[in-house]
Amino acid sequence: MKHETAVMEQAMGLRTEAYWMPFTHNRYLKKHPRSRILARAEGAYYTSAEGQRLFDCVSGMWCCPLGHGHPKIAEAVARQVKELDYSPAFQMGHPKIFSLAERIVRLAPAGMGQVFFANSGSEAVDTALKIAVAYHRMKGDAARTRLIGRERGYHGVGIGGISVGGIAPNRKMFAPLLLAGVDHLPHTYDAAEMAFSRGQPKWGAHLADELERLVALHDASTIAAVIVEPMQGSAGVIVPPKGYLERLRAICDKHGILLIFDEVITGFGRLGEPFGAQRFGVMPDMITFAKIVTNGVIPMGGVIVKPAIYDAFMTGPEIAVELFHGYTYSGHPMAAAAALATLDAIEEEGSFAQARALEPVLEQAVHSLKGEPGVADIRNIGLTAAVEFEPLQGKPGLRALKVFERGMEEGMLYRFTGETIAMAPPFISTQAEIGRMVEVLRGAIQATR
Ligand code: PXG
Repeated sequence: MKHETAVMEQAMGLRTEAYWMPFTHNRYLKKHPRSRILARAEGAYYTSAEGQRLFDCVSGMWCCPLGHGHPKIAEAVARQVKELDYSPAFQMGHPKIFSLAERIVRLAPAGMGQVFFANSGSEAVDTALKIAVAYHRMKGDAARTRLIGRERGYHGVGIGGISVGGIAPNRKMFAPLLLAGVDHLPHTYDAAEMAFSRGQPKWGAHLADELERLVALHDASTIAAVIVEPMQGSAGVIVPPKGYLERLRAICDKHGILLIFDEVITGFGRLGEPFGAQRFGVMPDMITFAKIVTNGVIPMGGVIVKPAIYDAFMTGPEIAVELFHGYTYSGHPMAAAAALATLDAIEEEGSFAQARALEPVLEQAVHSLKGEPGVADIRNIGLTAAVEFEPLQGKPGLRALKVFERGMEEGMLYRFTGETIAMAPPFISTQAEIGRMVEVLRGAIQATR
């Protein structure tokens, strides 16, 4: 038995050899399990296998903002498993998925028409890219195949998603698999111009004009779609500069290019509005979503499209399948039940208003960390924030890991990646919990050198 697995087996009686953990330093975690095996969750708190209580600073992985063990969602799921546990997704339907699509369209910015369901953000993104290319073909524009993503963008881990994505480690290992005919806009982050901005930075709208350069390079007639996260979550809460998304929209319109907002993180309230599209007042042609739609309880993702996109496929003989795409679990009844209960709860509890009310509380608190040792930047928008550190000399990534571990000892479950600590607390958090989340972070930063 390897040393690292032996440590965890002794500490918690868990055999760890067989589980290959995703996006995880497997050897380190299995050697240093600390509080990283979670046993229970309730409301805004996890409890680890050793009994440590942890405030859920990132709402699971950005997906559980209504809190864990939500009675309404739990009941809906329990009822559904007895009523209709599975229903074939192709050439069949069930009532809840039709109602859910209606509900989602109603929440979406005016002008959206249909929803195509998948089971994750990655599937949602690959679905949207396929729809974009197929849409142009249906319109007789088969040369429009090129896709444009953005540096530092995260669009999941499907082949399409990593191709338009812009995070190097997610791409370099798989380079031969990346789609041809993909280009990237520059990311919008510039520390010199925008460090410690609150909300949207003032500088950077002009970076959208880079799209004009790509159009000049490839010609508009070859470009199908541009995909961006309205707010880049995984890259560490990179907030769009004022005017940037508006300009992207205008350039896409000018050249007949579809604009896709990947709202897997920003969808269903993280920015205090149903979607980032409403928060920023910019209307895309498609919106991808996942995560919060079921409060993280059952996997679900999807793509919301404008009616013009749907209509473009509704041609040909009526008995013919219009789009050769879908998953065994598209529109799964369990996910539909969880999603309907989540949307009910969002309405009844005023979740978007909760997020809006907490935004200034989080902003105030987190920006008070300016000046703490090694803090290079602080960013925030909606109910989300990130603190970026200067790397410890010669040890990239170690500072955020240490801060994360220290936070755990003090009862906080932050998210760490690279040199950043991210926070996206539950909408049900109290002001005191937000304050404590940031004060514990301060202590952890001060203790880490
Ligand atoms: N698009 C965006 C914008 C995302 O943030 C995905 C697609 C992929 O979703 P799935 O469901 O396939 O994982 C995501 C996922 C983090 C973190 O803390 C972010 C995500 C997932 C896990 C962790 O940065 N985003």
